Amino acid sequence: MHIPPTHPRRESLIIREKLVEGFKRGIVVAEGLIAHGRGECFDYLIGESTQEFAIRAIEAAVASLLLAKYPVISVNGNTAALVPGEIVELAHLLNAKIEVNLFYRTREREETIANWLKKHGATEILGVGEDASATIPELFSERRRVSPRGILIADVVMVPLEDGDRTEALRKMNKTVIAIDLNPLSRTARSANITIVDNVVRAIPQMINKARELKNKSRSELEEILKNYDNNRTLQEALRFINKRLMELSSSQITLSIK
Ligand code: PTJ
Repeated sequence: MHIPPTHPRRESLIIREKLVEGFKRGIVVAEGLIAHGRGECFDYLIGESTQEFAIRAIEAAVASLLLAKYPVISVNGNTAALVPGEIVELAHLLNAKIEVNLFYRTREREETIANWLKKHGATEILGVGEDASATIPELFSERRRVSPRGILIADVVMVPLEDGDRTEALRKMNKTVIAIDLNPLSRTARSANITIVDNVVRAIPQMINKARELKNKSRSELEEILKNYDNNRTLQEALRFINKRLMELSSSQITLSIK
């Protein structure tokens, strides 16, 4: 679909088109389109830009991934459709593995997503077919199946756009979990160690920039960043930001002047 450069909602429409294209390619599930709608609503509330609370979480997330012995980026359908090249670039910078992990898992989708990521420069994708032979305990969704070379042995796992249960299960396995979720009230957001309340399409490119910047820092400097980070504060600030923004909007001129 052609989206005019002057369209006031151009960015948002481009993201939708990427998801619809991903849906047609078999990367995104129909439920993923619904999940995106929920995300869009929260994106509206945070002003469709990366806020201070997300910038601090991005810094902590990158520090944690750089300090990790075995970092893994878990990829689902929506993430693969929206930021495939960026995920590959970030994984490369962080020396992290990429693992496909799907809620609505089929062999065909696993392979379609892996091939899509390879088309965008990935050399190795874990979690496809027999490689997903290990199991996360206490998890009953298809997400429980993981790679013994990836999520099973990872110390830090990043889960962009996730559904709640797995974050809790990974935490119980003593892993550090980094979530990217526009909804600061979701179970994932509230159970992760570090929650980036931002859109993946903005958060991942910012993580790439941050990784380039922090790559040359010493371990003790990275540890200092983590020591000063408080995820509860991040989530409180996200909610306060939304609250303040709505209070300001609700006491200002809200109608558009049409000439
Ligand atoms: O590809 P699969 O089979 O693994 O399925 C993926 C979906 C997304 C369908 C599955 O994980 C799911 O049902 O997720 P939920 O429970 O709907 O949660 C998705 C969360 O991501 C919600 O809290 C949304 O607000 C949030 N979200 C949606 N779009 C974005 C987002 N967060 C960041 N960036 C987005 N673009």
